Amino acid sequence: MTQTAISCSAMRGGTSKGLVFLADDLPGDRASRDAVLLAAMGSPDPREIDGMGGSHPLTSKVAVVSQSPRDNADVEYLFLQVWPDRAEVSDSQNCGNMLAAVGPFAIERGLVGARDGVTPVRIWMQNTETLAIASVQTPDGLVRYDGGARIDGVPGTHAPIPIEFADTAGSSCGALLPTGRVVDVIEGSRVTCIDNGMPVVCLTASDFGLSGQESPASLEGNLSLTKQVEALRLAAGPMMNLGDVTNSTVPKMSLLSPPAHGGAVSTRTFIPHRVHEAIGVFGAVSVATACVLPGSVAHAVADLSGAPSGSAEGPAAGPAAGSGEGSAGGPASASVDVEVEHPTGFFTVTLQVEARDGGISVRKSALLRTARLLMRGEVMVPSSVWTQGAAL
Ligand code: NQM
Repeated sequence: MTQTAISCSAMRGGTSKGLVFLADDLPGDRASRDAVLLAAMGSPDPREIDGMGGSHPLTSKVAVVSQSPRDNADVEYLFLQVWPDRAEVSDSQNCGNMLAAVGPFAIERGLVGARDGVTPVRIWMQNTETLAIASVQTPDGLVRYDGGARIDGVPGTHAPIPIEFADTAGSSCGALLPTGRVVDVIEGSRVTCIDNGMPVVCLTASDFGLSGQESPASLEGNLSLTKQVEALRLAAGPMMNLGDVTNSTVPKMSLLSPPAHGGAVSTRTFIPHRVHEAIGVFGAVSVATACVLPGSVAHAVADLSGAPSGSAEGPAAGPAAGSGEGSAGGPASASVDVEVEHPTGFFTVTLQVEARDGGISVRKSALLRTARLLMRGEVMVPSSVWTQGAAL
C-alpha cells in the first residue's frame, strides 16, 4: 500500500470551502495531524495541485469535528487554516463560514440525532472557546441542502442555516476593545481595534487615498498600500494581545467607507494578505459591532439610519443612537440589523447590544449562512506521511 485513505467530506460552508473530518479519523498528535492535512490539501504549493486545496485561503480550510463532552454543546469544532503556499496549519483564528458546514456534517455522521423539521446543533468552537447554535433543516430527519436562502458570494439559493452566538466579545483578544480604547493612532492612522469573534482593525479607506469601492484585485496589486497595511497590522497585533502576528492570520484589516448600496457600511477586508471577495463571518460581526460603537472610526463612516431595529428591551433607543443610559430600568438593550456591504454584496448581522458606560456591551449576534455537502469519501495521503494507526 502506498497511500493511506482517510474518511472525510468536502463541504462548502458559507462562502468558504474545505475538508471536514471526524477527529477520530486523524492522527492524535498535532505534528502528524498537520503533516496529514498539508498532504491532503497539497500544501505547500500556490496551486495546491497535488491535493484537495483550492489555492486560496478561503478554499484551503479544514474543520475537525467530534462529540462534545460538555453539557451545553453537542459537538466540538476545531477550525484549521491550511496555508496554500506555506507548509503551515494554523488554529489561530476561528471561521464562521466553515462553521455553517458543521451542523449538517454532525447530523450526517450520526453525532447529532436529526429531528423532523429543524435540528438545532450546539457547537463548541474550540478556537475561541465559545458556543454557536446552528439550526439545520431536517424534514423527515434528513439534512436538506436545497432551499430558498441566498447569501451573497454564493450562486443560487440553498436551505437556510441561521446561526446564533453569545459571548464572542473578546474571545481571541480578551476584550471587545483589546487596547482599552475606542480609537488608537497606529503608524499615523486612526483605527479601531475590535474583537467580537474575530480580531479586526477598522481603517478608514479615505485615510489611504481610497474610495473604498476598489476591487480586491486592485487592492492586492497596490504594493504601497499592502506594505502600509501590513506594517499597521504588525504594530496592532501586540497591542491587541495577539503577540507577534508575523505568521498569523489575524488581525484582519478592514478598510471602511460610507455605504454605496444602501447598507450601513462598505468594507474591503485583508485576511490578512489576500483581500476577501466578500467578508468573513466573525469579521462581519466585529465590523458591525464597531459600527454601533459611538466614537469608533466605523461609527464615523457608517449610516445606520436605515438599520431596522427589532425587539428593543429596556429604555430608549438602540446604542447606535448613543442613547440608552435611560432610567431606573437599567441599560438599554436593542436588536439592530447591520447591513455590511462587501465586494460581492451584503452581509446582514443582527446584534443585540446594550449601552453601557458610554460604550456598548454585546449580548448576542445572529446571521444566516448556507452550506452544502459536495463529496463524501476518502482523501488519499502518501503512506510515507501517515500509515493509519501508526505514528509518524
Ligand atoms: O471571519 C475568512 C471566511 C473567513 C473567516 C477570513 C470567517 C470568519 O470567509 O468567521 O468566516 O477572514 O479568514 O471564511
